[in-house]
Formats: sequence, C-alpha cells, structure tokens
Amino acid sequence: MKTAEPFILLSFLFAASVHAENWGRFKLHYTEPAKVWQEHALPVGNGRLGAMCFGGVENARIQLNEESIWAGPPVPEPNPAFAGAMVKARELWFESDYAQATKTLEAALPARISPRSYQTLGDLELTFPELGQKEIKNYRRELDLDRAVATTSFEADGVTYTREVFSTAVDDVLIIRQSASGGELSMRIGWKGPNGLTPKTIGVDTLVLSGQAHHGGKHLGVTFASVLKAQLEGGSIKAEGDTLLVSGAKSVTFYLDCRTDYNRNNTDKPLSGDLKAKCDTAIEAVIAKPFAKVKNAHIADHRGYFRRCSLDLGGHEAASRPTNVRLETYRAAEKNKSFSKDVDLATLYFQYGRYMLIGSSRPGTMPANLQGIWNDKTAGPWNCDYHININIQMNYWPAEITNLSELHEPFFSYVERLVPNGRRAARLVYGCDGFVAHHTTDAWHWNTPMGKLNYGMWPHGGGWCTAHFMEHYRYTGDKQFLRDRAWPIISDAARFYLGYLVTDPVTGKLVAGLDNSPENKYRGPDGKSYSVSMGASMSQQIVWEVFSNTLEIADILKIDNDLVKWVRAAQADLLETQIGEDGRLMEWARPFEEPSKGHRHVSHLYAIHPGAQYNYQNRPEMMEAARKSIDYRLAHGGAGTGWSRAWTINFFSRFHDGDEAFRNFHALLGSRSTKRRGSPSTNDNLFDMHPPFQIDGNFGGTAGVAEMLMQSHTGEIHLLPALSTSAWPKGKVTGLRARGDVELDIEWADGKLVSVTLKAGERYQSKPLVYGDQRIDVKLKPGQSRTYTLADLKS
Ligand code: FUC
Repeated sequence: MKTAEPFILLSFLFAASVHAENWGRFKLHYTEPAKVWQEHALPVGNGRLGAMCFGGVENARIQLNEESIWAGPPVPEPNPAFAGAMVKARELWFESDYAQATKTLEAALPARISPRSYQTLGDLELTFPELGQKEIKNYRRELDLDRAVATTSFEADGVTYTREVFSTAVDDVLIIRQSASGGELSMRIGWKGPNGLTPKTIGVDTLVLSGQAHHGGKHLGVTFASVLKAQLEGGSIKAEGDTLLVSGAKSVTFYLDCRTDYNRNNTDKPLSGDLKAKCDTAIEAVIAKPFAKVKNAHIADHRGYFRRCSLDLGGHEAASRPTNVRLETYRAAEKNKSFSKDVDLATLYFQYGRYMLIGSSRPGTMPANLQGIWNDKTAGPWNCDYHININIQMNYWPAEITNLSELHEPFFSYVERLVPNGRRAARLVYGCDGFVAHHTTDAWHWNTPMGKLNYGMWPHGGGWCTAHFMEHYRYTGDKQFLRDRAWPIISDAARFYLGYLVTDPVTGKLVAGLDNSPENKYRGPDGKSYSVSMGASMSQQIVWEVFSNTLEIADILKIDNDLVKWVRAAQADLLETQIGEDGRLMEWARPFEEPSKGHRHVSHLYAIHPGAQYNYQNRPEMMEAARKSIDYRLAHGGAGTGWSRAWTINFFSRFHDGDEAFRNFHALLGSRSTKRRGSPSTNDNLFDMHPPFQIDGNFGGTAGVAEMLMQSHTGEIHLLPALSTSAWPKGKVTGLRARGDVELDIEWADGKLVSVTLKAGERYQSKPLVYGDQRIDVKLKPGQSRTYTLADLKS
C-alpha cells in the first residue's frame, strides 16, 4: 500500500497534466544571434512601442519603433475632373472600346506621390567590448510567446549574461534589462537614430533622441522625442560622447519611451505639448516601481489575451529543437513533396499570429500596418502603410475567432477616421454621397484613386472594411456597437454604392465600375491587357455584402427609411457573379481571358471568404465553380506571395477540404517562392514573406488554422469542418469564438470529434452544432457552459 500511493498520485498528476495546456513550449529559440532583421530578429511590442531583438553578444542591436512616426504630406488629392472622365469612360467601356475607356480614365487619375513611409526610430547599440576575447558558452536566444519577453543568455568566464526585452502595455514603455550573474557588467549603449539623427546625453544616465520624420528632406512628417534612462544595480555610469558607459554593475535596466505630435483625430493639427516631458513622466512612474512587479504585471496583462485560446496537436517534444531547425523539416518536406511530422510547429505558428496581433494592435493604438509595428527602414516596403485591398483586412481575420475581439478596435477607429476624406472623395471624384475608400492609405487618411488603374482605381476598400464592423457584432452580439458604429459606417458605404452603380445596357443589371479586380488584368479582344471594367465580380460581391449588412441591421434595429428601401431594391437588381463556360467563377462580367492565370489576388472568390454570400447550403454550384477557380490558379503557379498562400488556406477551409487546407498551410511554412528568387515563404523568425516581410500572411495563416477547426458563418457552428485527419488526427483547441457570443473547446482523436464544450457569453444567441452530417440544436442560458460528446450529436 505504501508504495502504491505515490504511484496513484503520480498517475493522477499525469492525467491532469495531459489536459492542462503546456504554455511553456510556445517559444521561438535559436543557438545564434540574429544576422538579418527580417530573417532572424525577434519582435516585441505593446501595440505602440516595438522592438526587434538581435540577441548579439559583443555587439547587440535592438531596433526600435513607435507606431506614429510617419513621413508626411503632400499626399495624393482627389481630382474633381475625374467624375466627368468616369461618365465618358463608362460609355466607352460599354461600347467595348476598352482602350479609349482606359485612356480617358488614366488621363484624369491623380499621380502617385510616394514615398511617405512609416519609419524606424533607429537602433540601440549595446556593446560589450570585454566579451570579444572570451569564449561564449550555452548561448540561447528566445522569444517566449506566453510571457512576451525576448531573452538572450550565455556564459563567459563563469559569468551568466542575461538580457530581457519587453514592451509593456501596462506602463506603456519598452524595457531592456541586462544582468551579469557571478560577475560584473561593463557595457556601452548608443543610439543610431533614423535619418542620421544622433542622441543627446542628459546627466550620466539618459539619452534623448528627438527629430522629425521626413523623406530626403521632403515629406516633413511627425515630430517625436524619445528618452532612454538607465537604472543600475551596483557599479557606475557616465556619459561619454553621445553614449552611456556602464562599469562594474550587477545589472542595468533601460527604460525607453517615445512620444509624437501625431494627432490621429486631426492630422492637420499636430498635438501640442512637451514630448520629452511626456516621456520623462512615463519613465519616472515606471522606474519608481520594483522591476519584478513591472515585469509580472506585463506578463499577466499579455496572458490576459494570449491564454484565451490554445491549440494542442501533440508532439510537444519537438519544442526543444531550435525554431530554424524545426522549420528546416518543413522546407525539406516541401522539397520532397511530403510533410513534416512536427505538428507542434503548426501550433507555434498559430500562436505567433495571435502574439503579433497582441503586440501590434491594442485598444487606443493605430491598427497593425503591413509589418505590424516593426519596420527598420525610413522608406519601408509599400511605405509600410495600410493597404486596404486585402492586407489590413487580413491582419484582422484572426481577431474575433481566436478570441482577441478587443484588439479589433484600432481597426474600427482607424476606418472611422477615414470617413471624412472618404465622403469628400465620394463627392469630388464620383459625385456621390456616402463613404468611399480606395486601395491604400496611411497615417494621413488620404483618399482618392491614384497612380495606375490596375491598383489605384478601386473604390471598395471602404466597403470591405465595413464588413468587419458587422462581423464584430455577429461575434459579440453588442447592439450598442451595432447601432452607434456599425450602422453609421455601413449605411454610409451603402449610400455611396447607390450613387456609384449604373445599369449595364447588356444585362440590364446594376454594376459597379469602372474599377479593377485588385491588381489583375484581363485581355481585350484586341489582345491587349486592361484592368478596369464594369461589374467585376469582387466589386459586385462587396456591394452585395454592404447592402445585405445594411438590410440585416435595419431589420435588427427596426430602421425603415428611404435608404433601406433603395438598398433593398438595388440589391435585387445587382449583377451576380457568373460561371464561365469552363465551369469556373468568372472574375469579370464578360468572359475575358486572363493573361496572369496564377494571379496572387483571388478576388472573385471574396464571396466564399472572407465574405459569406455563397456556401454549400445556399449555392453549391457557386462553391463548385469557385473550387475550380482556385484549383486553376494553383495549377498556374498561384499563391505566390505569403498572404495569397494564407488566403488559400482559408478558401480550402470553406471548401471543407482539410487535406488541401493543410497542404497550403504546410507550404506557407515550408515553401520557397518560385516567383521571388527562391525566398522562403516563412523566415526563421516565423515572419511571413511576401517577400519581403509582410505580416498579413502570418495573420491570415493563424485565421486559416482556426477556420479549419471551426466555422460559424452560415448560421450554424460547424465543428472541424476542414480538419486534415491524416495530418492532425488528434488534438484540442480551447477558447475559439463563434458568431453568437459563444466560446468553444473542441477535442478530437483518431480524426473524429470526441467532445465540444460551449460557454455562452452574456449576449449568447443559440445556433445548431454541426459535425459532418450530425447535428444538435443547442440552447444555453447566458453564462452557461455545456459539454457534448460525439454521441450527443444525431445523424
Ligand atoms: C497589395 C498586393 C501586393 C502587396 C501590397 C502591399 O496591393 O497586391 O502583393 O501585398 O498590397
């Protein structure tokens, strides 16, 4: 008996631990310092202040960002002559004179003005001259996704050096702590500012870097001041030149803040106030608290988001291997047309997307841009801006379903800030009322078609963004949000479309245009390529969605005015997406040939994902045609960019094809882009590569995994709709959220559902649960939780 007791206790503990999430394994880790920013460095962020950590030994670079440092105007302005040109060009297009239609519109299109980029705040340069001569042992560089701390540690001459970097949203500062245990620490810290800026020292322990963002002396933008203050444990510190020199310390902690005059609510009127004083105040407040308390508060705050959702596919032992080595197994497998067995890397990737949304989009901050908040350049790729013809939307695909609903807020506020210029553009450019936004914009909220027709002539960015407001309501059931925020912006987008649509003389249906199908081209009868058309499928689908969202809200809020009547009538008259002779969904309203058969944008499938116009219940023929379209794209080298591959995962999830969804997920992690000089699709630091680094693919990949496991866009909660039973035969996901304010934990084994637990929120709306051809009607009380096993669901 005596020996049996500990055994029973142990097996009880083991059984319990099988179900408790092993959060400690969500770490990216490496045995070498980072060399290249976008390939190896590791991101930390609190939504506003970000850093990329290189983990160097003798020289350690920490690259810094503050979200609002943008070079400035001039920005493209609407051309009032455009409306006339549009009327003329439409006539020409309807007469099939695509060449003249194109020329007419091109002539009226404002020129592209660029760049006016989001910019780096420069690099902190930590140097440890003594380490150059020493043998370094047990080097490890890691990013702990569960604690949101980047740590570098190693030993030299019996001294353990540890550097921790984190950006806390609680105290709203960035913190770097360097310690040397068993010895003394001597180091220098300098700051290489952007655009050649150098810091000033204040006293013996402070660096200040101030300046104004610009591009080559032009495009003067945001003014900023940033302060770094050192706090020592033992030893001494002094200023030397424009650096600080620490000697003989046990540890040193650097507190950093940056404040800018960017006024998001009125970008023409910079904020007043002493920016440096604002930094000083924040730093003084945090420095007064014990470091451990500050760090623990940061970790608790981060976990408040991070731990809401977990995914376990088994295979945890792989977590002990460095991340780059794990990724190699995906790359090797892709090369051999097989699959890596490291399923746990999929959960790391899934959680990394959630980690980066928590790090780049907090309530009150700007939304995540093309690189979240992480950018090491003064002229980033595509200006590191807000592209709204898929990219920023994709950034927010994981927000609701992976239980980070509040982090959607910066997106909503940003889109609302686009409205004044959007209304102005609607009036000036199109002679319409309502809200419009085009393919891209930035911190300055400019809003006009511009540049080239194949990207710039696209007035559906606004309409697409408004769909997120509706989805937020569907997930949360928040009627106040619906009334105060969703209705105003969605009905305003509908108002624009009521003016923008015209009747197609051939079909008699209402069509949008002239506009492009994001960034694709069709071949005209003269053999030349054109981009603008009338009634492109994506345009029609976005208009349909805006109209049906308007009608859905009108129904819920009992609004019955003229606008609602007009929308109802117009929706019934909209040209629908057609199926071509070869059985594929058509991208344009006429059966044009596509010069680029594997194009990265799969715009005409918007109605399948992220839209929900077509599904297997209501329009199986459209699903089949859409499936043919994506198969065709892929057969012609499609999904060539990271985000396009990520979108493909989501498509196959909606096609309920788990194996294809998984195959594309695997390719996202392991493939090398054929088109782009063999760059990996995912870098060693798990950054998604367009290439270059573009964060949308990370977020789209995370959302795609969630969609494989649960979908709720058809009015039902569909369990494991696109599970790859061969790749992920067993697993557990907790804390996914479905539309109708409900949380789900789903467990499966041998490729089959074992059980599902539902937790109803305060605004719960009941929806049937569906698994394969089994289903059960579920009615819970708000706050109630209930578990169903496979046997509970009836055939
Ligand atoms: C869209 C895409 C490009 C790129 C850019 C930032 O316009 O077509 O591939 O992702 O955004």
